[in-house]
Amino acid sequence: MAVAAGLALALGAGGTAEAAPRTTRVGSGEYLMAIVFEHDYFRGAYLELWAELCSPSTHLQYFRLPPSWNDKASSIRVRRGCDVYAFEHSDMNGGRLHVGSDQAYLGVWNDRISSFTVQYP
Ligand SMILES: [Ca+2]
Repeated sequence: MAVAAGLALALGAGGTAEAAPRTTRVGSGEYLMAIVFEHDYFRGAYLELWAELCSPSTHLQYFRLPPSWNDKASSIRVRRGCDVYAFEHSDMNGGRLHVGSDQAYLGVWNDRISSFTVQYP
Protein backbone atom coordinates (compact mmCIF):
# COMPACT_ATOMS: atom_id res chain seq x y z
CA MET A 1 0.00 0.00 0.00
CA ALA A 2 2.45 2.60 -1.17
CA VAL A 3 -0.21 5.25 -1.35
CA ALA A 4 -1.37 4.66 2.20
CA ALA A 5 2.21 4.77 3.39
CA GLY A 6 2.68 8.05 1.58
CA LEU A 7 -0.37 9.51 3.23
CA ALA A 8 0.83 8.35 6.61
CA LEU A 9 4.19 9.94 6.01
CA ALA A 10 2.47 13.11 4.96
CA LEU A 11 1.02 13.37 8.43
CA GLY A 12 4.56 13.68 9.75
CA ALA A 13 4.85 15.93 12.76
CA GLY A 14 1.11 16.47 12.68
CA GLY A 15 0.73 13.08 14.25
CA THR A 16 2.35 14.08 17.51
CA ALA A 17 0.52 14.19 20.79
CA GLU A 18 0.43 17.97 20.68
CA ALA A 19 -1.79 17.94 17.61
CA ALA A 20 -3.91 15.02 18.73
CA PRO A 21 -6.77 16.87 20.41
CA ARG A 22 -7.92 18.40 17.16
CA THR A 23 -7.22 15.40 15.00
CA THR A 24 -10.26 13.40 14.06
CA ARG A 25 -11.31 10.91 11.48
CA VAL A 26 -14.58 10.30 9.72
CA GLY A 27 -15.95 7.32 7.89
CA SER A 28 -15.46 3.62 8.34
CA GLY A 29 -13.48 1.27 6.23
CA GLU A 30 -9.88 0.27 5.93
CA TYR A 31 -8.57 2.81 3.47
CA LEU A 32 -7.41 6.35 4.04
CA MET A 33 -8.92 8.14 1.07
CA ALA A 34 -8.05 11.73 1.78
CA ILE A 35 -6.69 14.06 4.42
CA VAL A 36 -8.18 17.50 4.82
CA PHE A 37 -5.99 20.20 6.38
CA GLU A 38 -6.98 23.29 8.27
CA HIS A 39 -4.38 25.47 6.55
CA ASP A 40 -2.74 25.62 3.15
CA TYR A 41 0.29 23.50 2.29
CA PHE A 42 -0.97 20.63 4.42
CA ARG A 43 -0.52 22.45 7.69
CA GLY A 44 -2.51 22.74 10.88
CA ALA A 45 -5.09 20.32 12.15
CA TYR A 46 -6.11 17.51 9.85
CA LEU A 47 -9.09 15.28 9.34
CA GLU A 48 -8.80 11.81 7.83
CA LEU A 49 -11.50 10.41 5.55
CA TRP A 50 -11.64 6.61 5.75
CA ALA A 51 -13.66 4.41 3.42
CA GLU A 52 -13.84 1.14 1.60
CA LEU A 53 -11.50 0.75 -1.31
CA CYS A 54 -12.92 2.20 -4.52
CA SER A 55 -13.80 -0.48 -7.01
CA PRO A 56 -16.35 -0.97 -9.75
CA SER A 57 -18.58 -2.76 -7.23
CA THR A 58 -18.54 -0.10 -4.52
CA HIS A 59 -21.08 2.66 -4.33
CA LEU A 60 -20.46 6.30 -3.77
CA GLN A 61 -19.25 6.92 -0.22
CA TYR A 62 -20.38 10.09 1.50
CA PHE A 63 -18.71 12.13 4.25
CA ARG A 64 -20.28 14.96 6.13
CA LEU A 65 -17.63 17.01 7.88
CA PRO A 66 -17.96 17.42 11.65
CA PRO A 67 -19.25 20.87 12.67
CA SER A 68 -15.80 21.97 13.81
CA TRP A 69 -14.54 21.32 10.28
CA ASN A 70 -17.31 23.03 8.39
CA ASP A 71 -15.86 25.67 6.04
CA LYS A 72 -12.33 25.12 7.37
CA ALA A 73 -10.45 23.06 4.77
CA SER A 74 -7.61 24.86 3.01
CA SER A 75 -5.60 21.98 1.49
CA ILE A 76 -6.24 18.33 0.71
CA ARG A 77 -4.27 15.20 -0.02
CA VAL A 78 -6.10 12.50 -1.95
CA ARG A 79 -5.53 8.83 -2.63
CA ARG A 80 -4.97 8.04 -6.27
CA GLY A 81 -7.38 5.71 -7.97
CA CYS A 82 -10.52 7.19 -6.46
CA ASP A 83 -12.50 10.23 -7.43
CA VAL A 84 -12.86 12.64 -4.55
CA TYR A 85 -15.43 15.42 -4.77
CA ALA A 86 -15.84 18.31 -2.37
CA PHE A 87 -19.16 20.11 -1.89
CA GLU A 88 -19.98 23.57 -0.76
CA HIS A 89 -22.78 22.40 1.52
CA SER A 90 -23.76 19.28 3.41
CA ASP A 91 -25.55 16.42 1.66
CA MET A 92 -23.71 17.08 -1.59
CA ASN A 93 -25.45 20.39 -2.15
CA GLY A 94 -24.11 23.58 -3.64
CA GLY A 95 -21.05 23.78 -5.81
CA ARG A 96 -18.93 20.70 -6.49
CA LEU A 97 -15.17 20.44 -6.86
CA HIS A 98 -13.37 17.41 -8.27
CA VAL A 99 -10.18 16.93 -6.29
CA GLY A 100 -8.11 14.97 -8.77
CA SER A 101 -4.77 15.40 -7.04
CA ASP A 102 -3.24 16.90 -3.93
CA GLN A 103 -4.22 20.53 -3.55
CA ALA A 104 -1.83 22.69 -1.51
CA TYR A 105 -4.28 25.55 -1.64
CA LEU A 106 -7.95 25.42 -2.54
CA GLY A 107 -8.24 28.91 -3.98
CA VAL A 108 -11.84 30.02 -4.23
CA TRP A 109 -12.78 26.84 -2.37
CA ASN A 110 -10.73 27.81 0.65
CA ASP A 111 -12.83 27.55 3.85
CA ARG A 112 -15.95 26.66 1.87
CA ILE A 113 -16.21 22.85 1.97
CA SER A 114 -18.86 21.06 4.00
CA SER A 115 -19.02 17.52 2.61
CA PHE A 116 -17.20 15.00 0.44
CA THR A 117 -17.83 11.96 -1.66
CA VAL A 118 -15.45 9.25 -2.78
CA GLN A 119 -16.28 7.01 -5.69
CA TYR A 120 -14.77 4.80 -8.33
CA PRO A 121 -13.79 6.92 -11.36
CA1 LIG B 1 -8.75 26.97 6.64
